[in-house]
Amino acid sequence: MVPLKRRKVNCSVTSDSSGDRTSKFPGVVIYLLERKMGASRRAFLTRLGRGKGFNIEYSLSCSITHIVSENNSGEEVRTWLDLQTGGQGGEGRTARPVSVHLLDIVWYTESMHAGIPVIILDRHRLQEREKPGLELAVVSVPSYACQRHTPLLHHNITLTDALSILAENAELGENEGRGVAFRRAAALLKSLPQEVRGAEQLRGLPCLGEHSLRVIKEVLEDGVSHEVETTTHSEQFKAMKALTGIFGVGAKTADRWFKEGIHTPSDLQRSGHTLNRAQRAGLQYYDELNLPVTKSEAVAIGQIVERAVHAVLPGAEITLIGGFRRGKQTGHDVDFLITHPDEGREEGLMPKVVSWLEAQGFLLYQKTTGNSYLENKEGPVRPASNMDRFERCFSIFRLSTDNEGREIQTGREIQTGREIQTGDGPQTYSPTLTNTDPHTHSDSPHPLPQTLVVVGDHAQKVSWVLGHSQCSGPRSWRAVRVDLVVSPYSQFPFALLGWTGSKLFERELRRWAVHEKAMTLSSHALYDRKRTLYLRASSEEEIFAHLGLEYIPPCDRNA
Ligand code: 8GT
Ligand code: MN
Repeated sequence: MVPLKRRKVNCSVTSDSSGDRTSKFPGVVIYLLERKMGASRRAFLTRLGRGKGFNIEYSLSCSITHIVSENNSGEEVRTWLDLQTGGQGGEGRTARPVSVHLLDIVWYTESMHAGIPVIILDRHRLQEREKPGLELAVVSVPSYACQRHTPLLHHNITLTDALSILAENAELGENEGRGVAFRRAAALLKSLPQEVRGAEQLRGLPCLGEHSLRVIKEVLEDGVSHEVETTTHSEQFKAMKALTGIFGVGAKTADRWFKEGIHTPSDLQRSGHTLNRAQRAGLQYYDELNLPVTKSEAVAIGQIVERAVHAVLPGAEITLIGGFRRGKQTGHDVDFLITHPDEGREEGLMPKVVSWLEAQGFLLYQKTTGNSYLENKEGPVRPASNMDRFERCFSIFRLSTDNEGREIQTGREIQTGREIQTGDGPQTYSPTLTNTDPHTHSDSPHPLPQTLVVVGDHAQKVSWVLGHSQCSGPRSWRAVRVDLVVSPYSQFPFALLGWTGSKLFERELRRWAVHEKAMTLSSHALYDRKRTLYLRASSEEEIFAHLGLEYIPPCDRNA
């Protein structure tokens, strides 16, 4: 509905000569614009509508809800309306509707055909003439996502949701190219400063392939895309999503199982398949690992990680990376980057951290890989890839969610503790840890970690979810996926940039580096192929500068 300037109007002077005030459809009061339609056609359409029980007024008044016109643009009708009512500050002759739909005759004829006022779709609304300058703004949208600001909240969620489902389906079908094409189209829409209401607004925009455009047009016109609907209802898509939702299961394995008739985690459990250690853990904690991890849970885990790291390497720095650094309030896991200002001190850190965490009962599962990165003087040997060679630990944490008695106090302490840095730059955090367990001494160097809890709705959610799984009754902890990465200090800015995401933003950065700058970017280094040298950096800002890009802060990397 178009909000129009509110004026003092006398709504009593609204009935028209027909005196027809009865309507089968209360709340719908139509005015047919005679301009360009002609008096006789207007009279005919009025009779037709009234015959079907519609309320059609002959005079403009504040009770009008729908203005229908033929062969007029939105701009023309607005100008006409202003002239009638003095809406732009002048003194009009007629009472003006407070808010009204400006519709094309198509809406009216479809409503006549249906016998009811049909739902208003974008194609029913009067089109605005393109204002000078609009196209200019449109063509100036840069084509690489790393050249644009992409905030978390944007204006085209319906369109990007549709494209994301098709991207996900392509990825599950191991069609990477197709997946990337849909992701690029979605990322472009996320970066636009306004809602797209008609396909003509997309003219000149980059990243929109034929297929994506077709889907966008369909959603704009019909509210849904047939292909998206079919995909979301398809048995294969549902099964592939459910199976790849098991930690340790990729698209290939899921597809093999699907072809054997396994569609759900329960089917898998019954199948008697031999699973590896990761998959067994994935199946065991399936429900919980598919619950979003909240920011406060991420902060609580950050405190545990910090205690573990400082216990074995004082002075080490821990940074929350991944989606939480981009400002997301929930994630599928929590990612941390660990480094130490004295290069070399971080070597072999991960096994020690893991031992500490295991000894304290924090780990339900872990797999650690060593650092295998070696800087080659002739430049990186492999093309830039998302996989890096840092010391890493993929794990499942056991996080307390108990919210009874003492834990309420603990939860408050966690919430008032220093927040993990999620803003710009390579900042680290060092929350003040408080010994909150009444069973341990406050001067203990490593107070028992089981007291670190999160107070929130997860305690309830977890017990609800567990009601559907093998566990009996609610319990006071949940499983959370956590990734730990250790980087040497000199590589830290590259690791930070590489692990902050989003995945598409990272991919676009590497594509930009190769195609536009003849450079190779990884989470370890930036190599200039023309000058045959590594470009050093002590901050993310410097890496953007080396790449000839405007600095994009983490909160705008949500491509
Ligand atoms: P989430 O909220 O669903 O967890 O979203 P996210 O935090 O953005 O995604 P993620 O899957 O947890 O990955 C975090 C970031 O790490 C992403 O930008 C991704 O590209 C990056 N990443 C991996 N694996 C690897 C890897 O092996 N090397 C590097 N450099 N980055 C990686 O996921
Ligand atoms: Mn993550």
